Amino acid sequence: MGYEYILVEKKESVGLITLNRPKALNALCAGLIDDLGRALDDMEADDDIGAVVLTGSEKAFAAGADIKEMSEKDFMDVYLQDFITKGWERITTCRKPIIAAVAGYALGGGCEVAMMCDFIIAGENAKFGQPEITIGTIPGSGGTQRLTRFVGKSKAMEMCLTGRLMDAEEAERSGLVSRIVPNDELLSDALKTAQQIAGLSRPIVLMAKECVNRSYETTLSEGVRYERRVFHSTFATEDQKEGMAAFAEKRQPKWKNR
Ligand code: CO8
Repeated sequence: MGYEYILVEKKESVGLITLNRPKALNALCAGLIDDLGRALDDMEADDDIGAVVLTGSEKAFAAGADIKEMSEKDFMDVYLQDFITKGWERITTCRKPIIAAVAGYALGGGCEVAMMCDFIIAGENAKFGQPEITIGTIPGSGGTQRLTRFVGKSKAMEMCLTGRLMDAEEAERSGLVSRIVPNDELLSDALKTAQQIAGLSRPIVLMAKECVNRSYETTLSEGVRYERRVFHSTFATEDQKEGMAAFAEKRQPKWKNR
């Protein structure tokens, strides 16, 4: 089955998903979320893909959930459908690393989707925000939780209570994005970074991702214990042997992904 609202490509060992609903600034309608989930399923199952880049257009990564689609829903509609969280959470269950390459607006659900990815690289015109309060609702897919963990209570509270947007400079200063690049280099930079990750040992990359994510779910001592167990388990892999042997022999490792 094809896709209506996204473009899907394979660039070497990287899966590239481009949100493609330009007339609505990539507003996240149900069909788009469905497309995104299916693309991630396919990329997860594709052994040739080691990392994913999710991007939008230069004007908008995504301007939020589709307000026109949502506006007529009542409580029972959204409650019984578990609107819209069920589909979006597919991003958070993807085991392969996902980089969000964000230019332009990442608002509401768009900001939430970017924050569900493993890290965000921002174009210099990127703008982040949770403006739901200005249309009579609140973030519904982790915005109040993830934004607070990224930027701290004071900034998150101000943004959620007033709808104030954060530009790329402030987002980098606050830890929301890993770095800023010129807009015309955003995609190539994100693809290069993803390719670098895809060129490493697949199981070790998955383990590292699992451990960093664990830090959001548990206490420091439990997290450190978890990390140690996973660290020990890297010694059961062929790639740990290969990586360390290659270092000692001053050559590039040949990963077996085992
Ligand atoms: N939903 C639907 N359509 C949108 C959306 C949106 N979120 N954003 C933009 N559009 C449409 C506009 O209606 C317009 O369409 P048309 O040409 O048919 O009138 C087109 O995109 C272009 O938009 P603008 O003309 O407004 O473009 P501007 O450059 O003037 O403004 C803005 C850009 C500032 C981004 C502006 O479009 C805007 O404010 N958009 C809405 C931002 C917003 O409030 N986002 C939050 C949405 S709510 C949300 O995400 C809740 C998440 C909860 C998750 C629930 C899960 C359980």
